[in-house]
Amino acid sequence: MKLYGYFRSSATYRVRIALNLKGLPWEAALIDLRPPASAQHSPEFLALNPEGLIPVLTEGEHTLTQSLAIIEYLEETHPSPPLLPHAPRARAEVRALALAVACDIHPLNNSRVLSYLRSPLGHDEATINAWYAHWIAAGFAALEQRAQRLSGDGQHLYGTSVTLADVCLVPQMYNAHRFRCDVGPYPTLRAICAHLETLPAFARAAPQAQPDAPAA
Ligand SMILES: N[C@@H](CCC(=O)N[C@@H](CS)C(=O)NCC(=O)O)C(=O)O
Repeated sequence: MKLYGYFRSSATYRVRIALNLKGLPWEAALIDLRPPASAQHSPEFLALNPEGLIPVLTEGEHTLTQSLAIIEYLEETHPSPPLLPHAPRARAEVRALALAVACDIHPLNNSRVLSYLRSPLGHDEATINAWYAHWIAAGFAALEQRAQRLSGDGQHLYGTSVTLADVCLVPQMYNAHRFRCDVGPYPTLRAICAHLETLPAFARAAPQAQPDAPAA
């Protein structure tokens, strides 16, 4: 399997974690999102994904897009270890946590949204940072409350084992740190991420561990 991604892309980071948790071998195809490369807009990449978004996972001639669809595909084809609980209600709760990140926080702060705020809308960096921090705070405040209720051990967002919810939370926390958002009000989320980041599957998926990351 080949994963088209970029070290700092949090949607790609989710898929890297899932591939590692499942113990699946994969190779990286590097898509530099930064101008002037902007490889997501190249004709070759748009032929793979007309949305111009990473991640893309290819397997032979098959192409998959959308990180959560890719992860659910991996879950269905490689069920062990499971990233979703068995019971339908629990599965829905885990999916709701994952979607709170992937649908309600991340899209508002994606790089193309920030670029559009910058130009043509003409907002300055202070306004863009305020926008970013606002959506992190709104999303994380709700997730913190849910974590206090749903985490079974203070080390996982749901229950006592790694789920799809954790796979989405850790990259979003990385983004929050990257944009210097105040994560002080979310002690449960911070403790969960601190634990998960020690796990080899998460550590190997971290942006700084990727071949396209700049040397520290
Ligand atoms: N819903 C998509 C989001 C994908 C996405 O937004 N990817 C970002 C990187 S994290 C991207 O490719 N951005 C390119 C751009 O902003 O031009 C998913 O979960 O895969």
